[in-house]
Amino acid sequence: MAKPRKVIITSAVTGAIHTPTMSPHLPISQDEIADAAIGAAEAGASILHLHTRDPEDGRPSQNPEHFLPVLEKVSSNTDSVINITTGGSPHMTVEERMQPVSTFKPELASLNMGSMNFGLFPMLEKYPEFQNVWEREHLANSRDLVFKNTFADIERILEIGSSNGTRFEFECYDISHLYNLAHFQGRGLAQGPLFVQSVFGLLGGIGGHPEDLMHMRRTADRLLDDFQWSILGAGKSQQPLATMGVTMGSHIRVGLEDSLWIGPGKLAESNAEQVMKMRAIVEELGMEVATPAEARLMLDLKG
Ligand code: KMH
Ligand code: ZN
Repeated sequence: MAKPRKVIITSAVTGAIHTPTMSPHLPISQDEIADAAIGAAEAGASILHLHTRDPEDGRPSQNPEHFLPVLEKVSSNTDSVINITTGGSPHMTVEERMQPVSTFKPELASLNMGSMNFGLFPMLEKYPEFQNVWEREHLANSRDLVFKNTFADIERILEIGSSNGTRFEFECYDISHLYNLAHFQGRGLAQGPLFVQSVFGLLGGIGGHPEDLMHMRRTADRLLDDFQWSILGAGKSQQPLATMGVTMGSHIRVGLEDSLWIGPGKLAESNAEQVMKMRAIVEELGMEVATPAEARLMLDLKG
């Protein structure tokens, strides 16, 4: 009998896009972020995509001192793959964004495959008041925000990875990002198995329509060699696109970084809740969630 296919679930537990006013369930302090990650791991996430925040006001932070307690607590309570962001917040410099990966040399890190507009300002309409001034500025200033990921930036982060044994979650927000990744694979700077995270539904990137997903998939198949494909749908596209993706052979990413919701108009109360919902769908479809050991094998991680 054929063995069930294994699906890697990544949980992205807090990110740098959503702000404290948007959900009381968004993890902010180091303990909250670590506990949320541990809960997601217990629910079936084998990869934990981590950002941190300044516990004073919930502002995104790439300060290694804010990462350290999170990493210590998560790694002593789970055997999950730790994936540290190099995206940080689109408001930060690339220098600032790279600090934690240079310091902690994780087995996996995100790598954003092109520069783009990052339009957060439509969210302003939903929130008449904010707990902190920075939250309004973070959204409003995105009208004039470029998330900078030049070829030189990408090359530098690839070099840091290759000197530390860190492999990458290649975040591709548009078709051109797949071409950029193919360029680096062609030059031998990005090596298989590539972990391709296709990102849908952010203003500035490709949309969240099923046709967008089909086009990403066809383009990735045409351009890339030796890759594992994963789907990240932002906001309301999270669960529908993840479900569509798994039926087409993808892995999936969920988490409050990407969507605050568990259903229409209903806030997710935890990262674990989103993992459990997607895990149930995966299992109903006759597949199994990958363990951390299986994810390491599929992605050729150093462990
Ligand atoms: N917030 C996600 C859409 C990163 O951390 O490198 C993109 C992200 C970027 O995860
Ligand atoms: Zn992230």
